[in-house]
Amino acid sequence: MKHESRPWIMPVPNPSPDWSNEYPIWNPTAETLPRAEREALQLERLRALVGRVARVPFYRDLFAHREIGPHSIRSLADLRRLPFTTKDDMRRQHPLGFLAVPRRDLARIHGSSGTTGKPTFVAYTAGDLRIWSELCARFLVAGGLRPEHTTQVAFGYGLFTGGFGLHYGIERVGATVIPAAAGNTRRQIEIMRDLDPEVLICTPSYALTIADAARELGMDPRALPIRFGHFGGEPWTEDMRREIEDQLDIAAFNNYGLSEVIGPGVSGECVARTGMHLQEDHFLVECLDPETLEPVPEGEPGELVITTLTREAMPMIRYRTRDIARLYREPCPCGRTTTRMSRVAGRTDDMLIIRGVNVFPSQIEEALLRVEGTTPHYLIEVSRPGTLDEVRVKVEIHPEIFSDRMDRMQAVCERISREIQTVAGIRAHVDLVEPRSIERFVGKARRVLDTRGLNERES
Ligand code: DLL
Repeated sequence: MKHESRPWIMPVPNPSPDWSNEYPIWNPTAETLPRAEREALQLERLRALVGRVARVPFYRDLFAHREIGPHSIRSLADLRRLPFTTKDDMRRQHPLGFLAVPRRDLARIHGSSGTTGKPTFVAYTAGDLRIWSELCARFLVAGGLRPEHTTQVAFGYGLFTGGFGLHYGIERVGATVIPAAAGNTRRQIEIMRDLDPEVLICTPSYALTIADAARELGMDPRALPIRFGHFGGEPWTEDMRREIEDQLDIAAFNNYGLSEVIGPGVSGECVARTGMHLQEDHFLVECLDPETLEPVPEGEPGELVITTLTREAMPMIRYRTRDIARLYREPCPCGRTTTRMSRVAGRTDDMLIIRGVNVFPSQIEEALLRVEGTTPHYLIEVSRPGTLDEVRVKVEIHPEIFSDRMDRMQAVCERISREIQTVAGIRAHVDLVEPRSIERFVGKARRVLDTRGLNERES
């Protein structure tokens, strides 16, 4: 049997959710496993993983140096003997240095944006893709998806993991997918009116854009056929959930994931909405103080650090997500026994998520410094005046460029906007400002003014 040589791949059992039950569980065996049994499974998979990643030069070297091997893992506590992996480590191994399988075994490659403007690639074997759809199926069903539903996916289909990840999860459940993809909002509404989907899948901010567009078309967004939605890919708040639910008259569920680990499917809310259930048979999740790298007490905020237990193509050991959240282990009324995570309350790095695109301030700096006459004194203002993020970059320019000639100034602005679009993949409004008009700092400069208020509240 093909999988015998790959003991970390437990065949995904045929799901037997009881659809007559009001709150079915997609994979009851995995999702309601008693904690001790789950930990035994995690330990077995962790040991296999440590053996497996020896095929990745990055881990092989680190392990050799620290004399680590499968024998070093006697209990789950031994996870702490393993090294961390960061996004920078991935960049240094660009494009596919983290592969743990031969290239011919890959079935798909996705990517996420990064500081250099180059995506970080993430690769999947056919086995990884099977597990990925299983994990998406789990949170979709936990948040109400049934085989008889029609689902409109308004995520980008492409290198971004949102579109394809959710698409195959929905198919796995046996529901109908409309791969509408992101953008062309009026068309989204026409599709809804023609095809009556009950479910919407996109970023939370795009859900509000759809509501706006419906109003612009003279329609009441509450009259759209959507009954509930699964939203993720960017930070949002409880206030925003209320807005989405009121404006569209739907129930809104949160789901979380990141490409380096798999994409969507790391965790998602059930109907009890007491946090997002982590898929712990596939991910070992730690919550650490980002300074000391020691575990924080349960329920306290910390950085999520994730080890992928079953990924074949690109396994990650203790990947530092930079996302700050809290973990809760007390039982959930839904019957699942998994640990839950809170909303993401912020990030430990300066990464901004603008309309779902990951952007680092350093990318904006790189872009504007490509244009002659600019200085490294700038301020990035991020706001959300309506439902979509807007970016305004104020840049000081050299006195000789700062002229009264509007056409010349306009040309510089346009050049900078184009560079920002090329390097960071976002549209920004550029204001040229007088020399020495931007505040100077002693110590760390504050270059970002984010008034979206996304990190101030938690569920
Ligand atoms: O955004 C994967 C995804 C797609 C998740 C669709 C859910 C739905 P990346 O582009 O690599 O992958 O971005 C990952 O986005 O580290 C978080 O900072 C942020 N993020 C993702 N989901 C949430 C969420 C996808 N529900 C980064 N709440 C992560 C807050 C989120 N932040």
